[in-house]
Amino acid sequence: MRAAPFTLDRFILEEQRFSPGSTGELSLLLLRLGVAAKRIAAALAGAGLSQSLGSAGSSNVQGEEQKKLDVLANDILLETFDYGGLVSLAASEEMEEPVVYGGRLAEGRYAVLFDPMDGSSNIDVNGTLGTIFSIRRRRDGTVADLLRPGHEQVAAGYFLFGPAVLLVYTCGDGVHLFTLDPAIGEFLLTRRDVRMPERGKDYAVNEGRAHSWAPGVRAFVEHLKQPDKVSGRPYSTRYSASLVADVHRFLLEGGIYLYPADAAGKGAGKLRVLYECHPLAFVVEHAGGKASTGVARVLDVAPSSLHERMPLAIGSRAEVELFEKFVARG
Ligand code: FDP
Repeated sequence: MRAAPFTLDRFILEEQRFSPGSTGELSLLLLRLGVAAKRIAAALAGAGLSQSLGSAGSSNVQGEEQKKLDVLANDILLETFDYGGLVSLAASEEMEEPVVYGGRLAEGRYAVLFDPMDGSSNIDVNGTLGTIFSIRRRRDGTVADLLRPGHEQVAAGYFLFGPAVLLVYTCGDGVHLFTLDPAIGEFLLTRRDVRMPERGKDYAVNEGRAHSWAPGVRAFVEHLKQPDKVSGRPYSTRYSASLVADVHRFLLEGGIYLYPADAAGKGAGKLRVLYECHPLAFVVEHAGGKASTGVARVLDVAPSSLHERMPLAIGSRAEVELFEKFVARG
């Protein structure tokens, strides 16, 4: 008899057997996310043909232009959690307020946060995109449930829409990578327990914004560019305009992604704590990497509002620690 393919549902069912007391609800939620990702992938693949590229003519709560596909992916994810009673709250970068399922403080055991379409500027040019998700336990069913440190996440991960559709997630016990097999419409396990290299040779940052960085950040990036055979410099730049794509590269090959604070301004950076930084930090830390604001561990930060931003340095431990040293020196 041939071995059955290692599908996402098989993996989740088998893992669940090792979690005493598990109700299976988190497993169902992860499977539902897989279905949502297949729908988003189908929408992306057909977008150029179905006139779904371009602007939706609206902006999100941060005043950023929304693309039609930002809105569509957000709707798909909201529909996904709208039944089954698994989720009580869903919050997203695209919505000012969270959706409360059930029309009241519902009883679903989980709250889900997501960035439905990360790297939106890549939509219209057929570039790589992602969907990032974070799953938290419901506490009292209010927004306060969400304004908590990242280390309290129950699970987090992302879908990467590139030449293949990938799922990378962790429930806190290893980071696992699945690839969508389009022939059978299933995510198949491709790497169990992914470990991030201790150091890399690439970095990703939007250097067009270097004028606004603090001196320590500028010095760090300059350092990476200075040749030094012993420490493997100069590093190469790898910036795709999609956080998920860059973090995924570094998860597999090592390196560092930076979106620093704007020194002239509020010191907040661009990326959202709850929809981007916390979930990716959870994945990266569980793979042996590190995520820092420059002065603090990302997963220890509790935001004071839903759409708060933070500076982010994420990737291999060696590079992130070196970045922190440069920031401390100023
Ligand atoms: P986008 O706004 O296009 O969704 O999530 C924010 C993000 O993309 C990241 O994916 C990406 O790395 C970064 O912002 C790109 O920002 P810049 O255009 O400022 O480089």
